[in-house]
Amino acid sequence: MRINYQPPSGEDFLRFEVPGDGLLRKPDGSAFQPGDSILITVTVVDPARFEFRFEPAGLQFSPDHPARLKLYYYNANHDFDDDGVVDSTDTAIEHTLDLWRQEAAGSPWFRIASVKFEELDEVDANILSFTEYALAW
Ligand SMILES: [Ca+2]
Repeated sequence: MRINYQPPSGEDFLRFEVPGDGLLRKPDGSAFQPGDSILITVTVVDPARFEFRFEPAGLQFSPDHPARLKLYYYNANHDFDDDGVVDSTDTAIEHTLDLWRQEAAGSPWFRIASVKFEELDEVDANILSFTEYALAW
């Protein structure tokens, strides 16, 4: 699935990809059988903060063939520290941007392994289960 920036850009904002053999367990813990399907919902909790809720909570993906989340922040304000100028401090912050996950609302956020392509303003990560994810430093 894909979520795009509003026009005039219309470029990719978020992409979520599930390989054909990527579904592992349903939220009730039971295994997927051939031919099973499930409705996945992505809610943009806060587009300015790149915060997203993936449902159904508890859905698990195969560690061997995980789902893949790609976030594109090229249309985000690159004045990350909000001091009015884009300078080396913002570049340093960009180096520390990562994907974070939160198990449930109000729980602590944890940084997860991700790959960043700064020249593309893109952060990619393997997703093994559903919860909330955000791009932050
Ligand atoms: Ca700045």
